[in-house]
Amino acid sequence: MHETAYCSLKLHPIWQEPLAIPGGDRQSPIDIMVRKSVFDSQLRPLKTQYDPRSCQQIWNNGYSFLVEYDDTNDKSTLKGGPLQDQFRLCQFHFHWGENNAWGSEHSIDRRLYPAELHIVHWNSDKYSLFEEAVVEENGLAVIGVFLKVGKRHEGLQKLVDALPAVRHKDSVVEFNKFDPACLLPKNIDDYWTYAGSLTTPPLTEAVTWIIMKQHIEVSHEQLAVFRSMLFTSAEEQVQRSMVNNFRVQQALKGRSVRSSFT
Ligand code: SG5
Ligand code: ZN
Repeated sequence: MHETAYCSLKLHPIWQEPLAIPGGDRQSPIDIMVRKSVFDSQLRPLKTQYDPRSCQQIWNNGYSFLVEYDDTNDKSTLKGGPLQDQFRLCQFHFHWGENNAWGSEHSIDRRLYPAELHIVHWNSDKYSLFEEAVVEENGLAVIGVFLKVGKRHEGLQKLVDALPAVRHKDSVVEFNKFDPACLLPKNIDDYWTYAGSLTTPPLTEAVTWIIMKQHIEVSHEQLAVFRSMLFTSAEEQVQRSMVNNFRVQQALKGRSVRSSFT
């Protein structure tokens, strides 16, 4: 099920404003139509090389919670796949729904997942700061992984255990030695890729999206902890649960989605 109008009504008010900005020709997220995606034999395997020691903190920014990495050097990097350059890990975060029928930003043949992980990297071959890369067409690379409800995910649990400390907007907690590779599916060689944008402000058309074909499984209890997070700060009178923090889907506008597999 995917009903954009319905879902957009549930968005956090802060998301409404940027949705009114007329987008360009490569906005995200999109629906990936499997039979219209084009196999590209040139697409290489992805090479992630993450150093868990570059993990620094978790921050509730009022949209999602971000697990942030020290990106002052090339300790944690992504290359290969559709990428020509080396990209540096800066953060990962999730988008999720109030129930299991929706929550992901991308969909596969219109099928939504309850949540989607985004691992964000910037092009450190061409730029020297995230802020520079974010306005460039080849500035960012984001890995997307769908989450499905099933078995408890052992790697995710360390993060889930830390979340109550950052329940409110603007809270930050130190978080160390976390390897985001533990959140990737077993087979990272099969993915779709397309040229898109950030799905939150500033919505810049800077992103090479790499969407994993395989999903990962997390337990209902783990997702319940995501849903117990808050959009609101400790000072606000009325607390609002952090759920449905996804952007509505955008038009493909002639873009092609390539696949690394047949
Ligand atoms: C950018 O896009 C934003 C993140 C945002 C992701 O990385 O960063 C900036 O614009 C900093 C200049 O926002 C922040 O870090 C807050 C300043 O992440 C979120 O807001 C969490 C959802 C969104 O990237 S995405 O396209 O992969 N969803
Ligand atoms: Zn995201």
